[in-house]
Amino acid sequence: MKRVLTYGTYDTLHYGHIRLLQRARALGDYLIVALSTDEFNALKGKKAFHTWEERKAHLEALRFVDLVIAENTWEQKRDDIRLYHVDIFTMGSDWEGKFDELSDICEVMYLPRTEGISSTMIRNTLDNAAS
Ligand code: C2G
Repeated sequence: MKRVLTYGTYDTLHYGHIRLLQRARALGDYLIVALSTDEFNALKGKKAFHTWEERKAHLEALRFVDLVIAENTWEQKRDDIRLYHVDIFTMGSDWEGKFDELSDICEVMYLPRTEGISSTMIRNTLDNAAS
């Protein structure tokens, strides 16, 4: 049983997120997503449109997501990897290299980001349509 772990805000879930999660799951047999809380998003300088509970429900509706946990801090990754016996840590390529220090306790892999879609783009489009 190969266990995969990834992190993110996953606001306004879109096909870029879904493709990332599908490929992450395909790296192993079990996918854990650590979902950024609203408080942690504030640390990242982000304000999600959907609440943490809504974003969690969206992810849990995906067949290839097995568990959703909370991401509260930048520093929790090492503990999460140990606690959940993670074999592979993966992120989209916009994070390329940023988490290589975790490679002493698990495989670290970066997956190509899907171009042409983002939560920001969706939010801006919705805002413009509403104005
Ligand atoms: N992603 C992607 N293609 C997109 C948009 C996002 O592959 N068009 C990927 C990102 O690379 C990331 C994941 O989807 O791996 C989630 O993206 P965000 O919700 O924007 O997450 P982020 O703010 O990057 O949070 O501790 C790590 C952070 O919590 C990562």
